[in-house]
Amino acid sequence: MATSDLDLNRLYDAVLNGDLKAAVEVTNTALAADVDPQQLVTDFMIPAMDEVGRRFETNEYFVPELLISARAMKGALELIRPLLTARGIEPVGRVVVGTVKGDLHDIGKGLVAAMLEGGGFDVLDLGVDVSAEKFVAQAKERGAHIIAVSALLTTTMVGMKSVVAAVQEAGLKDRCRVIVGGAPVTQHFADTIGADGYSNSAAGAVALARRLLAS
Ligand code: B1M
Repeated sequence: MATSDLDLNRLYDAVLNGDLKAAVEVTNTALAADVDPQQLVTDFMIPAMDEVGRRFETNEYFVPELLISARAMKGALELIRPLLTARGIEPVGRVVVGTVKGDLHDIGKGLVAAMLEGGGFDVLDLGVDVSAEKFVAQAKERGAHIIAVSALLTTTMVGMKSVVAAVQEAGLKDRCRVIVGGAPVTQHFADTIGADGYSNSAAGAVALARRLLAS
């Protein structure tokens, strides 16, 4: 099928409507037609999740709709993730990544992990609801250069400060940098809690991690 015959808006609709089967089907067809996997994520899947969030705010969607949309997005991402990670070249550093304590959102964090892997980093994904102590213990054990923390809730992003403090207390400050991101996080917030860097996107997190390693 020619790329022009593909209606990629079906991917947007599939994520928005929580249609896992359609999301997987359109993604498979698009990848077979050599559509850039990054484009599928940035131009169709993330905007669909943004619309899901908007509908949730206006009480058109409730938690079950959020869950089935997230399931559709994750189903499509499972196909895309290996392609993002396969882009890597030389391992450039070790990163421990996770979603902050109390927070169960893992889609953005998963994208950050995949992009870092694709950017040549050795990545340990600790999952969601990760305590400051766990971030530090795993970073120590792994000899990580970077701890990457994601948060999606204004109520949980404050926990990022505990990660920065735990790194300092463990005496790792010189060897291990803390970077933060996620929808509610800003550069100002990152500066306030003493994080070493902030990015608003998964691709930006890779550039940031590279800059920090070079400095
Ligand atoms: Co939740 N949720 N949710 N949710 N959810 C939001 C975040 C919300 C904004 C929706 C809304 O009201 N509009 C709102 C937060 C409001 C606030 O804090 N101000 C919200 C809420 C309220 C909640 C609950 C409290 C709902 C409830 O139970 N009443 C609850 C909390 C549970 C918990 O965590 N303890 C909850 C639950 C859930 C689900 C479990 C149902 C589901 C998550 C499923 C999953 O992840 N497996 C869910 C979803 C899907 C969303 C929305 C709709 C989509 C999130 C998402 O995956 N976006 C979300 C609304 C929204 O964000 N538009 C919402 C796509 C993803 C690719 O983007 O994660 O932002 P994002 O990641 C981006 C960047 O932020 C960046 O890179 C990514 C790609 O570019 N990035 C980093 C992320 N981490 C980074 C780290 C970095 C650098 C960049 O460096 C380390």
